[in-house]
Amino acid sequence: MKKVLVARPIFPDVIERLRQYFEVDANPGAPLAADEFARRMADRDGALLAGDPVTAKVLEGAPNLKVVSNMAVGYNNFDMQALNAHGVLGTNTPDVLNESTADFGWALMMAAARRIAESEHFLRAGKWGTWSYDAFLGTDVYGATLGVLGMGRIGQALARRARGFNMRVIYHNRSRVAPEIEAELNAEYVSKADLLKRADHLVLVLPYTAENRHTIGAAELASMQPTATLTNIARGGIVDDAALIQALRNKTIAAAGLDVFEGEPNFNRDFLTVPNVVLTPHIASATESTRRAMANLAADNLIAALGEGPRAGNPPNPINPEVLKK
Ligand code: 8YV
Repeated sequence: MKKVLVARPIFPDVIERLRQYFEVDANPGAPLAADEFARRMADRDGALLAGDPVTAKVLEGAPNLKVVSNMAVGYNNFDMQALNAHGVLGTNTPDVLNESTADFGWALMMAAARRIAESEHFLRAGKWGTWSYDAFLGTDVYGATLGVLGMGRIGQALARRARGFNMRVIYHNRSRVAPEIEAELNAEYVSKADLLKRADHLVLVLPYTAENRHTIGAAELASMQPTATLTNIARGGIVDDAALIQALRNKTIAAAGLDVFEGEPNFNRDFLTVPNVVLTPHIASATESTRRAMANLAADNLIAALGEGPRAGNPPNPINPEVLKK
């Protein structure tokens, strides 16, 4: 039997599915520290992970490894160059999380714009004395301009929601999306500079790469409207968190909604003293049915890539399919 590591606790029935095909080492607890992870990968043929860093060092120490299956759509935890060099396949879990993640992005944007978390904290703290015409004034979402940075599948799902809110949709992306998609979404392609300037509500949904680290920093925040909100459901590190904290304190922008942080779960603690930001612990895809779908898809990828199951040799979501041909 081939050997696999399941690096994070996942649904027990999905682990049982894997046990039908493999000898499984399932980590039931906290994320494995880098050394422990490398040690437990050493004799494995495959692994199911969720964001665990797969580095050149890990790959060098795991000569039998054929596949690393990420239970996530984003795979910035994979060193793709090293994966290719070692002929190891990477897989991810796209599509099944689009709608749940877009729902959550929408909720964060709404919460930031309408100051829901901030006003709830006020109520819980027993500070609600009287009605006041100017208490917790926010920014309208209905009829406003939605700015989407990264018009992939989740960005498109967000843009579809904007129709019900009678919003103008502008976007920026590495490349323009197909004209029929632009037409369907009624979305206008603009430069990044125009996106920042014109968006009432800017949502980040782009994949994290070395090139876009801190692509939203002090200068970008300064170019936004003082009434604007920023929502990040993409990856920590795309935003310069220290610069954002400054911008929120100075009211350079009105508010932010953040599900992801640079260095998470060890995020910049200064956020805790900033009232106009809604903070959530990387849960945009966290619904029962979506997380189940992601876990099962990650298992499908692992099973197929290791030559088992109904799709043996043909995993549904290869990131670097070139290695399959070798
Ligand atoms: C994952 C995510 O839950 O899919 C992604 O890229 O950010 C989340 O849905 C998280 O990355 C853990 O793997």
